Amino acid sequence: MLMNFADRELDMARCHVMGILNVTPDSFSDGGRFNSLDAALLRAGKIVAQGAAFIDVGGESTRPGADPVSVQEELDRVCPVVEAIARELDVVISVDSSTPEVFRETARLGAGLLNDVRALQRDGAVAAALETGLPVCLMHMQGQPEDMQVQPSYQSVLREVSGFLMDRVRVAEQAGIPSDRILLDPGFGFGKTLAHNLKLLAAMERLQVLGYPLLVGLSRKSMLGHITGREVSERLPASLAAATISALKGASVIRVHDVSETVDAVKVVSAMEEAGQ
Ligand code: PT1
Repeated sequence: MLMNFADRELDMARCHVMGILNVTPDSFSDGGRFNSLDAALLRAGKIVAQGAAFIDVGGESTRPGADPVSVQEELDRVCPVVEAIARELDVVISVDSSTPEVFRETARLGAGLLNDVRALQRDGAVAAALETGLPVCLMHMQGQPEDMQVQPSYQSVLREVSGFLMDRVRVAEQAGIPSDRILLDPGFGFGKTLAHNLKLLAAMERLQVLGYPLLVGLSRKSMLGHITGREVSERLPASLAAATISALKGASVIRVHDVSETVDAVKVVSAMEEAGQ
């Protein structure tokens, strides 16, 4: 179950932590403090020191209600940070983008994973991803970030999410992206009510059976606010519970803001699983 991320091999049978590095002016939980290159690198260094295997660099906010950003703006935000991290740190650089030009340029600069919340649906995205030779994470979203939380609706959220993901896998594989370069993500909070998110969380092992490693992001999301009544800054305990559940249900990558705390939680699950084998 080894996967190759730009010459770094990771065992996807294990659970890894991905630290979030937003390089947007409106980042939802770091107040957009990390926009200069030095500040971003400092934060990246902490993420790595705290035990993250991946850093997810994102120049476009995709949280509910966010506006799209131009290709040039996205390139200008993301590329210098990817280049600096590749030069300075030992970590897999994930690029949170749906933009073919960003795939090409960041792959050249040392990125190791294309994390596409639009599952390669933008024009030219499949071809660009194929060209890079990098693994891709295909995520489910209903609607677009601008309107996805207006009125999410499903007959069966599990069937529709897994059906969509398998359609996107088919498109990717038909274009020539090999199956050992694909991860899947149910897209918690992307066009889903609390009930939809909870169904997906409860049924995560049924996405596992599709045969591709799972990446999940629940950190500080509003579903945890709805459950606990807590503001975004007070959602660490709920985020750790969500990460622990995900690790127990077999997720390979957990995308989080709070790296050191999540690494500890995942270590407990891994230690238990190794003892029980
Ligand atoms: C995710 C994810 C992501 N989430 C992947 N990439 C975000 N692969 C960005 C809320 O409800 O889950 N998987 N990239 C952030 N998106 C959101 C969505 C942030 C919803 C907050 C919410 O609060």
